[in-house]
Amino acid sequence: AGTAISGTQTAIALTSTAEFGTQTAMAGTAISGTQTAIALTSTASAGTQTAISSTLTAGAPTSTPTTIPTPAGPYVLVDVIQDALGLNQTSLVNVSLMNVPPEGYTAAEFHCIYDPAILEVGNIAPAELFGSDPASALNGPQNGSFIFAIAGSQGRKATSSGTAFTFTVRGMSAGASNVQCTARVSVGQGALEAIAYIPDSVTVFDASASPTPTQALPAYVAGQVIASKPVTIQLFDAGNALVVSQTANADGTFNIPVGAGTYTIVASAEGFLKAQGFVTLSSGSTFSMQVVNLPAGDIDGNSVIDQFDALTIGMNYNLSAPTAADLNNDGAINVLDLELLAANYRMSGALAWQ
Ligand SMILES: [Ca+2]
Ligand SMILES: [Ca+2]
Repeated sequence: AGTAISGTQTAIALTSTAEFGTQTAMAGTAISGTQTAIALTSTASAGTQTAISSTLTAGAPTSTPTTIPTPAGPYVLVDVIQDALGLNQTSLVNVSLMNVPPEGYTAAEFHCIYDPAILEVGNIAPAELFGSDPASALNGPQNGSFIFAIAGSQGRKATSSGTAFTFTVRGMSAGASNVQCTARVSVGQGALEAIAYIPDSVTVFDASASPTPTQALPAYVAGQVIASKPVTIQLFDAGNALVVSQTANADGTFNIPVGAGTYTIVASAEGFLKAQGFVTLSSGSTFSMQVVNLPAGDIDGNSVIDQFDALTIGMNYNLSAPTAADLNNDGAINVLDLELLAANYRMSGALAWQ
C-alpha cells in the first residue's frame, strides 16, 4: 500500500507470499513534498509473519511515528481491558513487557501519555513481572502524562513476557484518547535502552446524550395535577422501568414528550397521596389526562392519611421542617396543615387517574 496526498511522490509495494496462508502487512505513507515510500515484505512457508514498514517524509510537514504491528524484539504493550467507557466508568490497563530476552531486565522506566480531557488515570501499581516486592517510583500523573519506574529488589529480574504494572482510566468526557506507554529498560549495566511500543486507545461515550435520535419522541402526554406542593410526573414502561420523570409547572400543568407506547403514569407531591393511571400514546399525538387534585395529608408517604401523619404535625408544630408536613406550603407547620389533612382523613392508596 502506498498513499500519496500531494506533491511528487512514489509509492512502491512488493509482496511475495508462500503456500500456507501467511499474511503480509506493509504500509508507506507520504504526506506532502517530494517523497518516496517503499515497503517490502517476504513471507516464509510455515505460517510465520513479517511486517515491515518504512515511512519517508520530505519537506516541512512531518509524519507521525509508525508503530510496527508486532515487533520482533522487545516491546511495551498497553492493553486497556474495556476500550469503550461510559462517563465515570473505569477500566483496568495492563502495561506489559513482551519478548523479554532470557538474560532479563533489572529495571524499566515507562512514560505513559493520554488525553487528560477524556481520561483520568489512577491506581498505578506494580504487577508481578519484576518479582515480588519490587521498588517503584511514580512521577505524576499530571497534564496527561506520568512516569513509572520499577526495579526488581534483591537481585530479582523480569525474565519473561508479562505485566509490569497496571493502572486505571476513568471516562471524564466523551471522546477518544490514545493510551501510550514508551519504555526504556536496563540490564543492570548502568545504561537504558529504548524499546518498541504498541499503544491502545479508549473511546468514552456519554450515554445520557441523545441515546436515540429525537425522532424517538413523537408523542406527548399532557394534563394538570393540583397540589400546594411541586408535582412530579413519572412514566413507567410495561416492565415498570422509569422512562421519564419531570416536574410539572408551578400551576401543575405538564406536557411531556415520550415515545409512543403504553405507560403507567404517576403524579406525586411531598405529603400528598399519589394519582396513578395508564396511558397509551400513539405517534405524533397528544394524550390529555384528566385534571386531578392530589389529597393532602400523607406526610410519612405510606399511602394512608391517618393519625401518624397528624403526629408529625404535632411534633414539629410551628417549625418549617420537615417540609412534607407543611401541606399548604406556607413555611409553617400548624393547624392549617392539620385542617388539610383532616379533610382527607382515612383516605388511602393512589387516586385512579384517567
Ligand atoms: Ca401516612
Ligand atoms: Ca403550613
